Amino acid sequence: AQQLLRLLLRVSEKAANVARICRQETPLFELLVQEKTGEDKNKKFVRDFKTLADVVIQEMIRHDVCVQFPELKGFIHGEESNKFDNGLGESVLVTVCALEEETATMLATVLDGNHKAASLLAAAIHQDLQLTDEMAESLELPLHPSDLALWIDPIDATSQYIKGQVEVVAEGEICPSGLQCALVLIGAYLRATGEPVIGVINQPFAERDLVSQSWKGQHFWGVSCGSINAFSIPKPICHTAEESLSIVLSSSEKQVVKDALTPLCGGRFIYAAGAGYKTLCVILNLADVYVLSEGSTFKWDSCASHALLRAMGGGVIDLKESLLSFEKDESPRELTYHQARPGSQGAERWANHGGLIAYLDNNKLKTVIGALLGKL
Ligand code: 2IP
Ligand code: CA
Ligand code: CA
Repeated sequence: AQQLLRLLLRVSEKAANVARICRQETPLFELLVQEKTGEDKNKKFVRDFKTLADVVIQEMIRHDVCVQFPELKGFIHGEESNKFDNGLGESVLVTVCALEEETATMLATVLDGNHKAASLLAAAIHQDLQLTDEMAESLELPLHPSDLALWIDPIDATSQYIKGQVEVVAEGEICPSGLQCALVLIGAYLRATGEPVIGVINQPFAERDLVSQSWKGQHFWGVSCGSINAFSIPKPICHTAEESLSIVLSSSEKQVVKDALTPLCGGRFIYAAGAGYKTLCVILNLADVYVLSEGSTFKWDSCASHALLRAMGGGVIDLKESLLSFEKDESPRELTYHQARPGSQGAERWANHGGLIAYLDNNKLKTVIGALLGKL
């Protein structure tokens, strides 16, 4: 399975390349933006966006993983469906073909005959990219691909990706919005138990070169299975003396939740876009916890970062369930990834319905749950 980790790192980097290319060509980008309709719609947004970049990236990951690990076929899930409607009112199934030329031809039909854009994209999709990560390469993992399944969010924080604002913040500071919040998320979980075991997060727009105006990305990974816990992040320093918590929230978080958490942080909440990005802030120790009371995230939003947090000694818990178990003196309930919610349709089947808390430090998690008890 170390081969799988290396492959996931490689495809995440290819995905980041595709995301960057799609933004570089403005006319291409405008052409790509579509609105979501029907069951796949994320209820959170009045207008949600579906970009060709999303669909293409997900299909590329699916394709590349299946070529090397046929046993994962049928077990690679993601946010997007591969049906894409082009500007001519035609519906095209986006598939990554064996040959670059074939993929370019397929993409040209999606792109209203824009061959230049199609071959650019196809080249990025079929790029033979090498990525060296010594630690990931030397890791021995007691995992078999045939026991695993994947959740992919090809681009998280799509609205930030589409707006494309560039926020200037100092290194090590949280970016409340902008391109930096857009992430590629790939998580692997155990088919049998739904436990997240491998997480790869790629941030395509991490840093901008002021001279060339081009973007550089960065990636993070973590593995947690049995006694093996490994991750690519420098171990965070725990500030045990600090009495105030730093809490990152969605800008749409409910007032009751903020009122309940105010005593923990003096009301100094941090707001940032993107479910993945907020969790990354916890991973990077830029925030202690990410609290979300609504069921507005999905399995593909949390799986990758959940695996990373577990590897680091933290996790992501189901907020509603954990409040119930807290009352019964039981330990908080970690999210799982293998079971659809019965009675729900479309994307809602895979929603993290009870809300969530992402954390690194167990004591801080308990403090937060304690503060929310009886308040929701
Ligand atoms: C979204 C995205 C949003 C987030 C929402 C996710 O995923 O991460 O930013 O809302 O929960 O489902 P918020 O920023 O308020 O936390 P996507 O962009 O992939 O639809
Ligand atoms: Ca998402
Ligand atoms: Ca997405």
